Amino acid sequence: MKYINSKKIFLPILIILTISVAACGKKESTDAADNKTKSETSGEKSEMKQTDNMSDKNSSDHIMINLPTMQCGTCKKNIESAVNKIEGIESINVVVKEKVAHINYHKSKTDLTKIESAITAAGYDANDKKADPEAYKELDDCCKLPKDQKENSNH
Ligand SMILES: [Cu+2]
Repeated sequence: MKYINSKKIFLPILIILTISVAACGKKESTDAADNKTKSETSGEKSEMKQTDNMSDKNSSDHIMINLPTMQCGTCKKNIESAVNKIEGIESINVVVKEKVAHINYHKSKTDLTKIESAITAAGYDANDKKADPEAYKELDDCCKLPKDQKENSNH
């Protein structure tokens, strides 16, 4: 009986020890694997970069859109926020002075027509596409064409 009892106590201890040793060993091997993965990743990074650039060339494009009817900084904000809502836009910069938008976008996710539509829906002409008249009406007075601005406007 005494032997069995001591074995009953010893067994769980042995199991715990085994588990903790195993866990420790596992951790070490995981760390080693991590390091291996890390070094592999950094080793692949330079190769990956080239691939990325190549895929960027294939899927990403830069376009300029003429914005003949835009007037001011508010127009810039309106157009930039409208275009940024489209999925697949990487960046947009509207140059107020030049009345032009510089846009980087993912070819696979969006296209020129969608971008132009977002701009016309915001109330502005985009290239040769005309602004949505209702949206144009809603624009701040300073964002309308000079001929449409109220005469008593102080802008
Ligand atoms: Cu404006």
